Formats: sequence, structure tokens, C-alpha cells
Amino acid sequence: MTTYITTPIYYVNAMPHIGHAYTTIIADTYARFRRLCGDEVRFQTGTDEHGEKIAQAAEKEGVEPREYVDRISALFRQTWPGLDIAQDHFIRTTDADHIKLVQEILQKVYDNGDIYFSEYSGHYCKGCERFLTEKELVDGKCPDHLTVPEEISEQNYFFRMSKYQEWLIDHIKNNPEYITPERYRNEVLSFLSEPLEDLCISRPCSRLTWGIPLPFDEKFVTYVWFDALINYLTGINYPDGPDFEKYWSEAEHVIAKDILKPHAIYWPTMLQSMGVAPYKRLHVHGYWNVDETKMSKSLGNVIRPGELVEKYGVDTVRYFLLREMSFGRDSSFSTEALEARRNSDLANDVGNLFSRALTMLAKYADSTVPEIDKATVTEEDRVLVDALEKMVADYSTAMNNFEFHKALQSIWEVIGMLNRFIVTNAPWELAKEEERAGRLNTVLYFLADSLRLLALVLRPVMPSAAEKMAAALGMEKKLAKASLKEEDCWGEMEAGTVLHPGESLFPRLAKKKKQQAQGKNQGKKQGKGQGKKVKKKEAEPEIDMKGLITFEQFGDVELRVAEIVTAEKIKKANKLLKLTVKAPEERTLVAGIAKHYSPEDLIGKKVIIVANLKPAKLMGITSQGMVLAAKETDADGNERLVLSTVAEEIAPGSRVA
Ligand code: ME8
Repeated sequence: MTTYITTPIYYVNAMPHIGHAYTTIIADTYARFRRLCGDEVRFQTGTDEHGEKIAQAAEKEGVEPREYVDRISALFRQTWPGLDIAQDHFIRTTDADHIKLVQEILQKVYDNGDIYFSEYSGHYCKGCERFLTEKELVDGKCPDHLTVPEEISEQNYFFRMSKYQEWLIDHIKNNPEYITPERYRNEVLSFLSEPLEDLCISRPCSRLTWGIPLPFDEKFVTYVWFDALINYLTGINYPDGPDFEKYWSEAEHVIAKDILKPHAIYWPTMLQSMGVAPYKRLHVHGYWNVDETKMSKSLGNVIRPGELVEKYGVDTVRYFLLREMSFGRDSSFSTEALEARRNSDLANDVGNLFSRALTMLAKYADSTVPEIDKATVTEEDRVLVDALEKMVADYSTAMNNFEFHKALQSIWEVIGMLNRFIVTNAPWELAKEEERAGRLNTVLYFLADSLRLLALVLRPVMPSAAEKMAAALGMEKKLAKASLKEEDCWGEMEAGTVLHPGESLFPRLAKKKKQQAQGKNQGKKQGKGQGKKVKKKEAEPEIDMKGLITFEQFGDVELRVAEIVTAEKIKKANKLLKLTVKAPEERTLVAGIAKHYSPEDLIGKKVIIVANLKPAKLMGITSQGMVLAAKETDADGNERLVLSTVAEEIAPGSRVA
């Protein structure tokens, strides 16, 4: 099988931001996933470098278009490796082979009789680089650029797009997967329910020279979209190259909804006119917004991927973008959401799982994967294997359907299950009894093999982290060549494999000390100042702010469910009890609840503890956390303490958020 995946080629009038990064990460992830499934994959991205917008941007900078496009195109190309994006081909519309192909195709379509010369007058939007129909205008303005289009009347060449309207409607109706998600397919069909106009495909040189000259009339250059869409064919050496044969029937384009019309209408009709089969699938995603508005240079709310990578690391950025957006819908970007996912999904869930499992394998098996002891395999183990196999199947379906958030959800369900598996099987308990060594080995094997599978399915999404996981699992080389087969995904970990537990995969993000410090400084400065700002500050109701904490501050407190395993009185301390709890690892706590609870009543209770308190010594015992309780004081000053518990059964160690 082969896969050909493409991104839009980006205009070089703007620097890469997370919108561009998202589309390109999607394509890269899909390319890596299809490779994991054993496909031969070709992944292409690039830059769109002709047209008015680019000519104007160059002029604004006072440089020749060629110099300008070289510079910005290089910027795009240099951005991708930092995001672990590895395209097979980076195409530029100023490449000589592309220019040659555009001219050949124009000539072919012209010779077919599908291009004609005519006069046209209409509303031309410079931002869109096309004539807008009367219907598209909102209050006489372009709805995307909020500018009044120019009234232009000129002679131009037109492509007979209308001729292919019925064919296109049939093709979309007969191939439900041609355009997905469905809402975009419906949008296109709805647009096609009205008569389709022909497409103006030239610009007179009197108005624009930065374009590909028409081969049959040198007084005109090619309209930028007719030029740009052809990149998808140039990159695989249409018509005669072997890659065209190999890949075209499997072509899949990823775009955002802004360029649906050119991809869903212009492009298939162009292909039909040149006698080339339609591409296989078009995947359309929504916008990344910042504070509910689309990112734009003028609003100054553009998020640069490089800055995020520098701060959070490439894996967190890739994971966040893929997990946070439901493919097809708009999503809001915020660093708070990114940091929350980093700390919960990555540091707590997958990061902790790896470090706990590897620590136990080190402690109880000398970092060597033990043999499974078949006699000790339980029903719970079988349920785990079923869940792992279901995960691979669900993940694969979701990845193939471009539902990346769902693919990740299915992985995280299993991560949760594995964290619970550790708690219920308590290897630290098994290790205490020699006769249970067989069971300990089985549990450790199941953990090691599950980590192997996780490293495999996470590879397309977080290639760098997955590589570290593979290295820790002592199977870098093996995993790099591994393929994902749903049938035999379980039990591939070889007993005897030596593990190399390394540093933590996703350290928790530290508290934002800097910002707090800045906040303090600002307060000081404002206090000293005399201007308006001070007034505003003074007008703020001080009392309301007192005691309020930020989300980040709360996020720093790690609350967990803990099961009380033992409880005993402490000599000479009539208020204190010494508790051993599972949370999920065993720890000792000293709690001031002796007057309210007798030790035997506490065994088995699931309470809530602060799990990340610095250990403190009380009556010579080190307390590794704090139990939470509610305090009631009656009119006589008598105190009553009630332990905080959970309303339903839940695994010890579960986070309370
Ligand atoms: O349209 N959210 O190039 P372009 C999500 N050259 N994705 C976004 C985004 C956002 N806020 N902003 C941009 C062009 N994108 C043409 C394409 S293809 C033959 C020619 C991404 O630089 C998204 O993929 O305006 C969108 O479709 C693309 O960048 C537009 O890039």
C-alpha cells in the first residue's frame, strides 16, 4: 500500500504560526502512522510564492519578489524540523519544474477547449485574489477581509469549470469519504446546488507580473490558485514520473476550511479537464483561534510554534495540538490549556506510568524483563490484553478517519487502566512474599509489554518522546522497524530484554515564579507612580482579591485518593495516629485525628490526601503528606473532625482535581 499526504503550500507573506504548524503536524503524524502500518509514504509540504499578495509584501519590504520569497520560504522550511516534521519533499511554486508543468497543463486544457478568452467585470478582492460574486458580499464587503472589493472590468482567460459541475456533484455524492468531516461535504454540495461560474485563471501583466506566464498569451500571468493547486502533481513528477503512478491514486490533502472551495471545486474540475483521476480524500479542519478570534498579524495574537517548543518541548506541543482540537471544529489556543494538558495527561498519566513501571522493574527485576509465569495469569490480565488490543484497533480507525483526539483518548483510557493495574496488583506487596514471585514476574512482564505498545502507538504523535521510551525499554532498533498489526500486538516483548530507565519523560512544569515576581514588581511600581494606572489599581476592591489563588497555584497542590492500609496510635501523642496508605504507592502519614477516629475504624477507608507536601517529622515519624478533614466547631467550642472521602469506589492514587 502507498499513501500520499499533502499540506497546503503556505503563502510566503506571513511567518509560520501554530495554524500552519497544526496542519503540517497533522500531515506528519498521519504519514508516520501510515508508515507504522507498513505503507510506503510520500509526504509533501511547501510554499506558495506567486501572486499579488506576495508581490505587495516584497514591495513593502523594498526588495525584489525573488529575494523576498527565498527568505520566507526558507523560514517555513527551517521551522518544520524543530517540530519533528519530516516531509519527503518541500515544494516551491517558483521551482523550475513546477513552472514548466503549470504551463504544460495550461496548454493542454487550452487545447481541450476548456480555456476561453472573455471580458469580465466584477468585484475583485485583493485579499482573496479573486472576483467575488454579488451573493458573497456582506454589506458590500468581502466577509473574510472586511474590505470593499475593487470594481474591475478587464479581459481575461477563463476555465470552463461549469462544464464539470454535474460530474463533481455525482462524484461527491457517490464517494462519501471524498470530503470529510461531513459538514464540509454538505457545505460544498450546498454551494454546488447553485449554477457554478467559470473560473478566471489569468491576470493581465499590466496589473501583475509576479506569476507564471500563460503559454498561449505572454501578456498574461496565471491566476495564483491555478498555479498553486498543481503543486500536488509537480511533487510526484506528473505525468511521466514513477511516483505519479505510485502515489496519485492514494492522494490525500489536508487543509483548513478557509481554502475549501479551491480544493473541493476548482481542483477536482481542473483534474477532470486534464484527464487525471480525482484525488482520494480531502480532510478539512477548523481554525485555531486566540481568545475567540482567528489569529492575525494585525491583532498581534499570533502564536509562534518555535517559542512554544522552546518553552514546553516539541512533544508537548504536538500532543496538545492534536489532542485539544476535534478535527473539523474550531479550537481556542491558550497556554493555560497547554500547561494543564502537559501536567495532567503527560506528566501525571503517561509520564508517571513509565517512571513507576520502570522503577518497579528496576527494583524487583533488576531492570530485566522477566518471564511470564503462565500459572499466575489472572482474569484481570486477560481483560488488560483485550483492552490493549481494542486500543490498537480503535486508535487505528480513528487515525485513518483523521480523528486524532479520539485516537489519543483511546490510548489514555489504557494508560488509566495501567495505572490502576499497578495499584490493584501492588508489586511492592508481591515483592514481600517469596512464594508470590511468579505473580510478581507476570505483573512486571505485563507492564513492560504494555509500555512497549504505548511507545509504538505514540510514535506518530510524539516521535521524540517515543524514541526515549523505546530507549528506556531497550528496544530502540526494534521499535524503529516495528509495524502495527492489530492481530498480534500483544506479547512481543522478549523476556531478558535489558531496560535503561532514564530521566523523566515529562517533568511537571514548575510554578510560574517569574510571573508572580513580575506581578509583585508591577504592584510596587504602580504604588509609587502617580498616573492613571494607580487610580485604577486603587479602585479595585482589595478585599475581593485577598486569599484568591490562581489556577496554576491550585494545580500545584496534588490531591490524591489514598486507601488506609494500617492505622495505629502513637505513644505519648494522644491526638496523633500513624497511618500507612496506598496512594497508589505506600506511604506513611501522621494525622491529628486520634480523638475522632479509632484506628480499627479507619482500615480500608479511602481518604483524600495532599500528596506533594514536603515530608515532615512528627514525634520522630516522617509524614509523607497530609490527610484532609472537615472541621466543625459548635457553640461551646467543641471540635469535630470528619475525614474527607470519595462518594464512590475509585482506585487509590486517583487524582482529585
Ligand atoms: O491559503 N487555524 O495559504 P495560507 C488553523 N497558499 N489552520 C490555519 C490557520 C488557523 N488559524 N491559519 C492558517 C493558502 N492555517 C494557499 C494555499 S494550497 C494549493 C494553497 C493553515 O498561507 C491551514 O492549513 O493562507 C490553512 O488552510 C492554511 O494554513 C492557509 O495557508
